[in-house]
Amino acid sequence: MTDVAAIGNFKDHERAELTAAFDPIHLTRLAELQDVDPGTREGLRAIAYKGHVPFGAAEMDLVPSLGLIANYGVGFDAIDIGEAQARGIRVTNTPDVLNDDVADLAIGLWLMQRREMEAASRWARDGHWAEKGEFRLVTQASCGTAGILGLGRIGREIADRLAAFKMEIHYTSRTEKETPGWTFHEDPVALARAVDTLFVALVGGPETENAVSKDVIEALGPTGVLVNISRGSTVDEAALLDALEDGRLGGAGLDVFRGEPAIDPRFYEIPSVVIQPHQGSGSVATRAAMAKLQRDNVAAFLQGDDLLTPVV
Ligand code: 8YV
Repeated sequence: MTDVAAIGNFKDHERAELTAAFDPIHLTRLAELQDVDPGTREGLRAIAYKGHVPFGAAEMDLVPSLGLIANYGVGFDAIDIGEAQARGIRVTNTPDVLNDDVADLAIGLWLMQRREMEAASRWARDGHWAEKGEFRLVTQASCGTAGILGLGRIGREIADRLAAFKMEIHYTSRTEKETPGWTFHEDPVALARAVDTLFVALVGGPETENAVSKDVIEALGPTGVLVNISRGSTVDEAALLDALEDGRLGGAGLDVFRGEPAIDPRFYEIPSVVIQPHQGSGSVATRAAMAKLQRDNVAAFLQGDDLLTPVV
C-alpha cells in the first residue's frame, strides 16, 4: 500500500511524474482527504501538496502517521507550521528555483503599468493608431525610485533588475543588507514615501498581514504604483481599492489577491490596475524545477536522507 499522497491541482504531467516516483494516491482537493478510507489515510507518511487552501490541525488529525508535507511553492503560508512542528511533521518548500520568474513578472507588471501597455495594445488592435494617430504620452519607467518591501531572495532579484533600469533602490528588510548605494528604511511608510513604485516581496502569513496598510498606500500617493507578487494577504485590499478608485494611488500591478482566484470584481473596473492570474512562477522550466524539488524532498524523506529544502 502506498504511503504517499499527492494533493492539489497538479498538472497531468506532474501527476504522472509523481506516480512514476511514488505511486501515490491522488486527490485534487485537500477536503477530499476525509473521504479516503481510514486504512489508507492512517498509512500515509508523506504528502506532496500543491495549493493555497489552509492545511492545519483538522487535516493533520486525519493522517496520524504523517512525517512530511512537501509544499509545491516557496510560500508555505497555507500550512500551519506551529501545528506541524508540534506533531513532529517536517515541512519543505521550493525556494530559489522560481526567483528569476517571479522577479521577471514583477518587472513586467511595473513596465506594463507605467507604460500603459495594456491600453496601448488595445489602441493598436482597435485600429485607433491608424485612424486617430499615436497613443497618449505615458509615465517614464526607468530612472525613477523603487522600494522593495522585503529584500529576501526574490526581492533581491527584483532590485538587481531595477538597478539595470537605472532606478534608485530603497528597501525594508529584517536587517540592513550589504548593498552599497541602496537605502535601508525600517518603516514601510517611510519607504513608500521615498519611492515612486513599491514592490512587495514579503513572505505571506500572519506576521505580514496588511503590511501594506492604508498609511503605506497614502504615502505612495497619487503618482505612486504598487506591485505585488507575494501574497494578497500582505495588502489592506479594501484600502487599496478605495485609493485606486479615488485616484489617491496612481496604479497597481498585481499577481496576487485576497480570495484568489475569485478576486474582488472592483479590480476589473480600474484602468490603472494591471492584473495577472498568480502566474509568477508559471513558466514551463520553473514549474518543472519546482515539481522536481518537491519530489526530491519526498524521496529524501522516504529514504531517511537529509531534506533538501526544509522549512521545519
Ligand atoms: C504557487 C507561489 O506555488 O511559490 C509560491 O509561493 O505562490 C506559486 O509559485 C503556485 O501558484 C502553485 O500553487
